[in-house]
Parts: sequence; structure tokens; C-alpha cells
Amino acid sequence: MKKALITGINGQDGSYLAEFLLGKGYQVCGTVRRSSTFNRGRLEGIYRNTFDHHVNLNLEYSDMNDSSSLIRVMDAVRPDEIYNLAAQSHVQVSFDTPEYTANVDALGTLRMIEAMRILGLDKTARFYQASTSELFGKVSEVPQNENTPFHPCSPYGVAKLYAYWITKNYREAYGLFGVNGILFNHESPRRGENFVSKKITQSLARIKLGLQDKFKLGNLEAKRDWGYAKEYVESMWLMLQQDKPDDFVVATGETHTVREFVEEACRNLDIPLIWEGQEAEKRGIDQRTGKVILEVDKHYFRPAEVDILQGDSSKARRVLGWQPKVTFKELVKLMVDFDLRKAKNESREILID
Ligand code: NAP
Ligand code: F7E
Repeated sequence: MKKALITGINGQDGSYLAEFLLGKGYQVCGTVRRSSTFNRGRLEGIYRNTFDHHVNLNLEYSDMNDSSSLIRVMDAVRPDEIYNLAAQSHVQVSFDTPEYTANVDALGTLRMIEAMRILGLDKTARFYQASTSELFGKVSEVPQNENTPFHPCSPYGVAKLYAYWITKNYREAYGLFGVNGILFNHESPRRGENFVSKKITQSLARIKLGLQDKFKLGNLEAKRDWGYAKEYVESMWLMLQQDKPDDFVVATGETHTVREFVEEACRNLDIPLIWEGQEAEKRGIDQRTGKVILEVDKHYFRPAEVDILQGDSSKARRVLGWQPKVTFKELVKLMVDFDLRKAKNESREILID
């Protein structure tokens, strides 16, 4: 039975990856960090089926800022595959907490692969680094592939650039089987609530049911290549099954503005949306009620923005045999459907109270 270690197992990707690997018969260990509210929400899908216990999954406390905890867990598990997904993953928050972000996302990765060397795991285990399309930042070409120059535009992007290069450096210097998955934005019902996709589908579903009046967004014209997270975790696994370590772009190849995401979500909810005003004065109005349901707020604009991301994942398609199936419209629909069900439960709870 193969053993996998996932840092950040309670994240969006960590939870899908854990389900995927358990389905393949892996023994999985995930690291979680201590917080004052119990943070296991995304693992409910696994635990629900087996009453609080899964024979092939165990969780260990650890933190990317704490080398000793990383060494302890790695030594106890002696994994065959290590997926480093833990990160301060919010781009805008990285402007507010740049030092913390660098510590977790950049040095945290160094701590992981140094722990592998200290324990001799660099000779036996394979390492996946969660790299990102944010490395491309102020892009020099569209679409972006593995050879596109990097120009990160945030403390998050810069921290991830260090992690990218240190993984590559340990591959070249010590023969580590370390790979970078350069994943473009990927979303799902499990997406964190302050990422734009989830914020849109959750807010509009609640507005549809009268639980909320309006919501605020920043830059509506930023373009992203949005895919479905559940499909993207398979590419991580595939990268570690290759004969040689290499880096791969994982993307859909399509790009859409944040505004288009809003419009598609409104179509799904049968909200007739019209726009009024320009740029920072722009407002989204429900034509049926005449009410403003969306306002642009400068608070959500970033000190530096990544204007357009569109990935060229032909290498992943050719070498890994990986390709996305869920389209942009299907992705928006599955997120809207989920958030509408959730909002209906919420409105029932309010009635019961
Ligand atoms: P996420 O939902 O934010 O999950 C991140 C995980 O990291 C969470 O489980 C979090 O713990 C954990 N974590 C944060 N700080 C930590 C620390 N100091 N020590 C230990 N664990 C810590 O992110 P995601 O969307 O699943 O993304 C997974 C990885 O892929 C991240 O590295 C992200 O930067 C990268 N990435 C994401 C995308 C995307 O579009 N989703 C694209 C490219 C790359 P809590 O559960 O306690 O918060
Ligand atoms: O923003 C704009 C915002 O925060 C997308 C992370 O997973 O993907 C993610 O980073 C766009 C940006 O994702 C709001 O300015 C407008 O242009 O959902 P996001 P992100 O910054 O692209 C990459 C690949 C990662 O690696 C990251 O870990 O939407 N936007 N209004 C907004 N964004 C947010 N969050 N909130 C708004 O109100």
C-alpha cells in the first residue's frame, strides 16, 4: 500500500486529493494546524461515511512555520509521495501579511524538502509543489506555458516563485524527484469564501432567496482561466507517476472576466442583471426589482493586479494524458447549485429559529 503525505489537507485541493488517493488505495496522512475553531470542514465527505474514523486516513498537527513538526510527521509516516499544498493562498491577503506569506509559502517549502534530506526521504519519496499561474503575473505572452517568463505581482506570487525555484534547485542539485504543478485558478463548491468565484455564487444564491440584499466586488475586468478543482488534483498525482520529474502547466485554455462569471451565475439563478455606470461606479441591478445587488468597492482592488491569465496545458495533455472536462459554464452551474441548496437550508434554519 502506497503512503502519501498531504500538507494542507483541509484546504480545497487537499480534501479532493485525499479523496482521490484514498480511492486509489493509498494510506493518507494529512497535516492540519491548530486554530480556535475546529478546521476539518472539508473532510466531512470522508469522515461522514465511516463515523469519525477512516482506516486509511490519519491527521497530524503540524505547521509550515515549524520545521520540527514537519520532520516529526515525515519521519513517522515515511511517505512515498508528498504533496505540499499548505499555503497562505489568498493573493490580496498576502499584501497585508507579506512576511507571514513568505514564511509559510516560500520558506515552508524549503523546510519540507530539507526535512526530506535530513530523513533520507529525498532518495525514496517524490515531492509535489503547488506552484501557481500567479508566477506569470504581469504576463509577457498569452497563453502562458512552461517557458513563459515569470513576473509575479504580489507577495504571494513572489513567495511562490522562491518555492518553485527551490524545488527545481533540489531536483538539479540533489536529484530530488520534485515537480512543480503550475496550476491556474481552480474552483469548486469547497472554494474558500473570500475567493471571487465563491463570493459571487454564494452571495447571488443568498440574494435570490432574500437572505442578503447586495454584495461588493473589486476589479470586474480581470481575466482568469478557471477550472474545476476536483479534476485538477488528478494532474498532481499524474506528475508524481512519471519516470522523470518535470514541471507542468495545468489549465483549461479559456479565459473569462470576473464580470462574465457574475453574468453566468445570474443566468443560472434567473436573475435579470443589467449594468449601470463605469469602472469604480459600476453597479449591477436586478432588472425585475430595480434593486442594486452588486457594487464595485475600491477596498477589493489590489495594489498590483494580474490582468489576464490563460494557460496552455498542451504539455500536460501530451505527457500526462490529463485534460479538463468541466467547462466554464458547468463550473459556474455546479457552484451555483451547491450554494443555492446551502442557502435554502439556511433559510429553513432561520424559520425554525
Ligand atoms: P486553501 O483552500 O487556502 O488551502 C490551504 C491549506 O493550507 C489549508 O488547509 C490551510 O489550513 C493550510 N495552511 C495555511 N497556512 C498554513 C500553515 N502555516 N501551516 C500549515 N498549514 C497551513 O488553498 P487551495 O485552493 O486548496 O490551494 C492548495 C495549494 O495550491 C496552495 O498552496 C495554493 O497556494 C496553491 N494553488 C491554488 C490554486 C487555486 O486556484 N486554488 C492555484 C494554484 C496554486 P486551514 O484549513 O487551517 O486554513
Ligand atoms: O481573485 C478579482 C481579483 O482571489 C480572482 C488563488 O487560488 O488563484 C487564486 O488567486 C480575480 C482577481 O483569485 C474580488 O482582483 C474582484 O483579479 O479569486 P481570487 P486569484 O487572486 O486569482 C491563483 C492561481 C492562486 O494561486 C491563488 O492561491 O478576481 N476580484 N473582486 C476579486 N477577488 C476577490 N478575492 N474578492 C473580490 O471581491
